[in-house]
Amino acid sequence: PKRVLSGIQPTGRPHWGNYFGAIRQYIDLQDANDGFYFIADLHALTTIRNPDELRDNVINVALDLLALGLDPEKATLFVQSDIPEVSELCWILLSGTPMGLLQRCVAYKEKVDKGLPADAGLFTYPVLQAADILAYDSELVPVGADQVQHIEVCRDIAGRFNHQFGDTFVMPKANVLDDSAKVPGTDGEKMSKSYDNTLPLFGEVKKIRKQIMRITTDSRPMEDAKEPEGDHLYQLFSLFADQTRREDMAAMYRRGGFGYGEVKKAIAEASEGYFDEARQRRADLEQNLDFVREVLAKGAERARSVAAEVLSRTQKAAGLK
Ligand code: AQP
Repeated sequence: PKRVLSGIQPTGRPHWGNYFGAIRQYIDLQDANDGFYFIADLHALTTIRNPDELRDNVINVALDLLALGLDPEKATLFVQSDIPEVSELCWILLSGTPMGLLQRCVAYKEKVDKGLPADAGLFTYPVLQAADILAYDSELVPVGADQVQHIEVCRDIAGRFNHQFGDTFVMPKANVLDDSAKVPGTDGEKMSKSYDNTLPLFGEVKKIRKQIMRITTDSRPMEDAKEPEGDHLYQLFSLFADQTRREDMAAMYRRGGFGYGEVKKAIAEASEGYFDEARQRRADLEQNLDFVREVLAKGAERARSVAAEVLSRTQKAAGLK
């Protein structure tokens, strides 16, 4: 089995983009592989500066992942900061990372362009992410399209180290799904917690419905036909619909004579049913937080034993031991 690894930031509640771009892959890949999935609280520190909120978010994300089907019997679920070896590894990697490599990272540039506060943690985020990946000899990293550049940075950093100090790190590969690599948000841009355009997995049904009805659209006249490909409402509907329903919707687009309100209603209905079971499982898990904490503690123990070995290998290679 392959070592599969991915992380999610506890910067808020996971949204449709996180689920269809990444979390769904965690679950699909957990049967045949050795999945390591973590809650990236160290990364979240660049956004969340309130300790209670951060602690709350970590437990909430753990609940969400378990409710969505992540199985702790099959995969290892843990919290990033429980593995101090990763931070040590991060420093070693930082020392060999050219500034230019990080300056080219689009995620950082986009946040700065949008006027979001940037600190050194945000700038060096891809290096901590590289440490996360390399610390577990990860082979496959399931992510959304926005993270592909960061995986390339990780490969670059690992390649440089291997070149300089001899084979130390396993080269990871990104795994991106074709049909949901970039889920659009309520404004048609990439759905993103920091852009305030997200649709939550388990929010209050009425509220989500309202958010869906308010999704931005163009001013196409109702009688006009429209090409479904590339339309964000059609993309959102497609996440939840099987092939027949997708084709029916596409045919309606091409015929014309419909309003976007109809599509929005269809999205609301399809999405409500889709997360029903997980919603129920989440409610049950909320009554059993001790179980969740135990899962995270066991996961940390397992992850730490792997990271300790990789760190020691790295330290020896670099002359720190
Ligand atoms: N819109 C999206 N479509 C597909 N995949 C997405 N992911 C995020 N947004 C989309 C994937 O979800 C995983 C976890 O993301 P994260 O929370 O760790 O980081 P992120 O990419 O930073 O998520 P956000 O919501 O966009 O947060 P902010 O605004 O804080 O940056 C990753 O695999 C990601 O690709």
